[in-house]
Amino acid sequence: MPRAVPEEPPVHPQRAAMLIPSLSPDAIQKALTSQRLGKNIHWFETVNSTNVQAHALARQGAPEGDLVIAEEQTHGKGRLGRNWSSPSRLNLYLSLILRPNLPPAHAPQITLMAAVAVADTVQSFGPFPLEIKWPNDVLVGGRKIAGVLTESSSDGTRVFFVILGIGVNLNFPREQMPEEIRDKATSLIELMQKPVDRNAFAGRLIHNLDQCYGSLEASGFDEIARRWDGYFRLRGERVRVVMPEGDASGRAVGIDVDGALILEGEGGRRERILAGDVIPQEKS
Ligand code: BT5
Repeated sequence: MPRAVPEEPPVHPQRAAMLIPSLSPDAIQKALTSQRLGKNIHWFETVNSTNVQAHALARQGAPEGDLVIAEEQTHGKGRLGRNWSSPSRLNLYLSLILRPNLPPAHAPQITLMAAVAVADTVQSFGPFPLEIKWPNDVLVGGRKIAGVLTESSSDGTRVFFVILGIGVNLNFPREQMPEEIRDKATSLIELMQKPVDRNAFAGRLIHNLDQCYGSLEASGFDEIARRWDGYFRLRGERVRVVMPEGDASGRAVGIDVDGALILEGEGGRRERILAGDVIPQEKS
């Protein structure tokens, strides 16, 4: 008679996080089935920000697909001058150089495309209640697990390059999160109660990015927008959008062809929001 294999007892996330192997370009490339993204990897033990490094490389002419990845960021960047908590050897901090053939006004589509690829990758690890909060947050159960920061260089007519920066909390135990994010962030180790192979995750993520980017290029934004919509939980809900130039309120209707959020205000008047932070309002 075959004996039942006893289930492994859950390891405490903080202890488990200490057993995590390093990131390795070789291991990532082994896990990588992608056609063009991540073929050339620039690995750093510590950087200020992978986006800053990738930007410098792009300015020097680095080709599309080059990947910058670091074990730690000393000045990980969020949007609008905010900070991305990036402790050493626990998570994923990476930036890709893209040279898309898009009009500058459509460059925000890259952010939404990346959010879909990140959400698909996290989802492939378990049936978590995933959600994308416009434009760039990937949440599980209302807590942020990943963020996307795209920075582009363009003139009036042409995008020269886009730096696509992605941070994903993988083996980030709650106890090690800075207090200001502890109640609003999560990580895969918290959700799964076991450490994640960061190289395998990176390989899968880059593969998914390659597919989504290819789809955006070949077939346009419709398909990505449809998949993005599958993760959008605020459709039809009342939201407030906080913007540097002032707040806007209304019902979230969906996204426009350039990635803008469409809000419907009083009397059905529609407004397009290009950047801001969305806060759901109490249901009446
Ligand atoms: C983002 O900004 O969500 C974009 C984050 C992009 C980070 C990647 S890491 C690789 C690449 N290189 C970089 O320098 N950046 C990119 P935003 O929507 O502004 O969110 C920032 C806010 O999220 C902060 O103000 C905190 O409240 C919260 N936060 C900071 N670190 C976090 C973390 N590790 N996990 C979850 N939330 C965090």
